[in-house]
Amino acid sequence: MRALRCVLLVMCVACDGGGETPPTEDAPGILGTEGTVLFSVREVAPTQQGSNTFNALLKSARESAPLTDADITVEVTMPAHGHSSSTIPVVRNLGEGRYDVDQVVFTMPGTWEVVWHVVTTSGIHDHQTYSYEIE
Ligand SMILES: [Cu+2]
Repeated sequence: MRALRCVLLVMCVACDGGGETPPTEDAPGILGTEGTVLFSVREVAPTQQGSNTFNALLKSARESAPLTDADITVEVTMPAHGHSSSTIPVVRNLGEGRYDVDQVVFTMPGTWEVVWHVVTTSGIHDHQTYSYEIE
């Protein structure tokens, strides 16, 4: 059931449109699958085959405070084909709960999933999956 709910949330995000503005303090965010982190993830330019950059604002769900010390791992896969990307994304902490992820490489057209895993020193752990249709 948890997996299904995750997919439904992802669909809403994918339909969000726009995507050129970095997340602001007012971005509502969506709750991670563990319910502890609010994720606001945007692509900095329309997603395309090749390399993409994403910008995220991460907040703790409980206090709504920016997560400034998140250790982020970003996984890029193509579930229908059972393979991942050829490149490991590069995460940069911009401070105040904002992070850039560069080199999210979609190597072919189709449906790709980008999974954000977040761990903090204060013991928060959560993840969220975003889905992208690449032409
Ligand atoms: Cu593929």
